[in-house]
Amino acid sequence: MLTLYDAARCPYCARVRITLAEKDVEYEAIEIDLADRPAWIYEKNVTGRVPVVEEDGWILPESAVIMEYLEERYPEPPLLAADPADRALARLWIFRHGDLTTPYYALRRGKEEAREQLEVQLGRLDAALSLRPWLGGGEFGLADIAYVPWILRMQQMVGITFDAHPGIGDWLDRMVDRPAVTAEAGIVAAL
Ligand SMILES: N[C@@H](CCC(=O)N[C@@H](CS)C(=O)NCC(=O)O)C(=O)O
Repeated sequence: MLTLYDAARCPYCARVRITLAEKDVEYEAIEIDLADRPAWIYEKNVTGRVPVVEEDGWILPESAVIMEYLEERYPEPPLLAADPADRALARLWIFRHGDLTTPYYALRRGKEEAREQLEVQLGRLDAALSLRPWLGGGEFGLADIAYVPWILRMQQMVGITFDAHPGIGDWLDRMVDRPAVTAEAGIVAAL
C-alpha cells in the first residue's frame, strides 16, 4: 500500500492527491501538521516538506517527480500524451510553474505589488487555454493537475477572480467536473 505524507492545505500535496485519485490508486494518507512538523519527516525528506510518498520502504519527495513516478508506476489511465511534443509541452508547463506560484506566494505574504505580475501570468495561462483545451494539448493530464491546486486556492487566498480570463474559467469548469478535482475543491472550501 502506498503512503502519502500529506497536508490538506498544501497545493503540492494536492497535485499528488489528484493524480492518485485520477488513477484510482488506493493509499494511506498521513496528515502532517506543517506548523508543528514531526522530527521524523526529515528522515523521509531532507527539506522536511510534504508531499512525500512511500511504497514498500522506498521514499520519494517532490510533487513534480512524484507525479511522473505515479504515471510510470500506474500507467492507466495515461496522464501524459502519446505524442512526444505534447509530453514535452506538459513538462515545460510543470517546469515553469514558479512563474505563476512566485507572485501568488508574494501576494499571500502581503506584497500587493505582486498582483500585477500574477495577472500577467494568468493572462499567459488564459491565452494557452484559449488555443488548446488542456495545458498539455488535446487531452487532460499532468500539466492541468500541476496548476489546478493554485487556481482553486487563488480566489479564497488572494481574492483573484477569472472574469478577465475566460479561458481559465472554462478550463476550471471542465476540471471541477472531474471527481478528483471536485474532491480537492471540497478540501479547499474546508480550509
Ligand atoms: N518543491 C516541493 C515543495 C513542497 C512544499 O513547499 N511543501 C510545503 C507545504 S505546501 C511544505 O512542506 N512546507 C513546509 C516548509 O517549508 O517548511 C514539491 O513540489 O513537493
